[in-house]
Amino acid sequence: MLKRTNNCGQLRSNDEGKEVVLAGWVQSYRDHGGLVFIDLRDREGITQLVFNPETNPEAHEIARDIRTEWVIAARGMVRHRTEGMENPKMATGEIEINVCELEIFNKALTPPFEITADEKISVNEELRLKYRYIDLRRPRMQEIMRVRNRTTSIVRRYHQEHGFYEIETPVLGKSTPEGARDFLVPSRLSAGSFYALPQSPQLFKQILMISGMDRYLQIPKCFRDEDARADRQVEFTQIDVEMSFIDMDDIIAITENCFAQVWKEILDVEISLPLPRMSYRQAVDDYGVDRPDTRFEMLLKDITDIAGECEFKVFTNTIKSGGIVKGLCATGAGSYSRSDIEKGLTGFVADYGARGLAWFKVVAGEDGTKTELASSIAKFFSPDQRQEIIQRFEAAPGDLILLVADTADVVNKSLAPLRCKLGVDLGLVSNDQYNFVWVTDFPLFEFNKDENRWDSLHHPFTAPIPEDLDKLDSDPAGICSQAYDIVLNGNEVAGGSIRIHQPEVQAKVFKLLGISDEEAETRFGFFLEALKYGTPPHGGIAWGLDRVVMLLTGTDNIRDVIAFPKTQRGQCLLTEAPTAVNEDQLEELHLHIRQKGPK
Ligand code: AMO
Repeated sequence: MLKRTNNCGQLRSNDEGKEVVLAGWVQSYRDHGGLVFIDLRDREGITQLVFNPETNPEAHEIARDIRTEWVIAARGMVRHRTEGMENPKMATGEIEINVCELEIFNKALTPPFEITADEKISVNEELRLKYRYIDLRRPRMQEIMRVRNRTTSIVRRYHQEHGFYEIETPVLGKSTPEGARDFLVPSRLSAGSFYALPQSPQLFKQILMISGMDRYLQIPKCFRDEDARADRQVEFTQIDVEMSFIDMDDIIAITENCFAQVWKEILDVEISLPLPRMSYRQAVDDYGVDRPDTRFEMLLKDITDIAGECEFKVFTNTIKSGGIVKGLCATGAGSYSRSDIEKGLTGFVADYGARGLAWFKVVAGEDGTKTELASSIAKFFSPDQRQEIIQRFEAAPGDLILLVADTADVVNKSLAPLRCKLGVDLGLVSNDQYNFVWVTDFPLFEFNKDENRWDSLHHPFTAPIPEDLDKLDSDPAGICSQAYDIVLNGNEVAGGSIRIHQPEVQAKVFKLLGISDEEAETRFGFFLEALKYGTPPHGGIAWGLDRVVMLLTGTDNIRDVIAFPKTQRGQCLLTEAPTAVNEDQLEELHLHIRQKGPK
């Protein structure tokens, strides 16, 4: 067997005269009657092979039959291409290999789609996922896997240098409360009992702190049975970190330095540290969401005070029933047509629950000096009110003010994506800009009206700030947590918190979450007990590795950064998992299927 000496992306003109063996897949072939040219591809690039019937008739004869994606090796001499035949677009474009020996390792069926160097591929994604091994041969996918590998190796090295131990935690475990549905695995040996796949290693990493491991790192798989989205998979990977005897600033420092190192080494982008911080309140007020895209301004403004005094019933009625009126000023969007606004934008916010989108165009006043608001609802506002609105939004002629009146929740949930959409549509965001921000000072709880109880904003092990400990009894809504999320260009890329390390505080929090003593004992008894055996103050964070790689490689599809991802319906199109299993297996697992099909 010909033994490879070099890869297909490596050779340059100063290698001229070297004898090499390259191995890989046939990207393309051209038979010019006389010479045969083959572009050979491996993970590192493409090199042109030349077969000459005069000098090497045997290799030339075999080469004539070769087709795309066959796997071959070729021995030959590196030589400079004939003048004028160089290809400046290829890294190896100055040279070619004059082949004297050829070995075919394997033929290949005609691939279901072409493997091109293009970043975008027009092939439908289902076909790509079914033939993932072909898809992964594309240079773009190989580049993404390279970035993913570099990211994990930088992160591992960094944490090793900072005294972290890499420790694995079980995959077959007990349900952990990260808020999603669990994937369950039936036990053969304990009839009727189930393991849960970890939604994250949260409790184990805390127990490792109780065990005195001091600093923990793991790059674990996490499983959450929730609807997949563009940035969400049912099975995804975290970079999971926990530390003892630290406070929030220590974790923030360790994390942001690591992010900066990844960005420097992979993108050669200098991230200026320390990263800015923003309170949860400010994020929601100004951006409508706790993961603000700070690459552009266009901040949301609340005009409930002005709207409450106007004659526009939609606004006044909403405010009377406890709602708010908030909006944004889209700079330069005054040229949008009525249909752009009423179909395009109103339709867009409707998907987020907004029942309408009121708008004003900002125009120069009739006397040419005073700025005015123009729209069918302008008449419901007094001239003073209109000026106040202009001032609040710092609006100028040519702008478009867009307003939503509803409950605070609907207003923020619809304006936040509208702001991001306009940021893209108006060309305000650049993909080469990396705006990191820490969001801090989250409330510990939010009230769940449907269930009439408090829910954790992060998870139940998040500590309140020490000053707010007394509020556990008196004012749960007013408690500020020691949680922090790191947000990049509007994406939550990591989140964590300082943990509760006192058993009595943990018990109180469970109570507020509506978890009875009995339930706490069944679900987390082992953990509550562990807390009582000498728990250090500790805290940690988990990065969403897949999201980080998405941002590093500029893709908006999480499936692009996972070698073997699942579809929206949680299926692996390559292996066709999940599949039915036979009766014997079910029997062994003490299971009986009552009905088929999704619930
Ligand atoms: P959290 O649930 O915020 O925290 O997860 C941490 C990070 O993981 C990413 N992430 C996801 N990525 C892809 N698909 C998903 N379904 C998905 N869900 C979350 C996000 C998120 O910021 N145990 C805590 C961490 C801690 O407190 O230390 C936890 O899991 O980028």
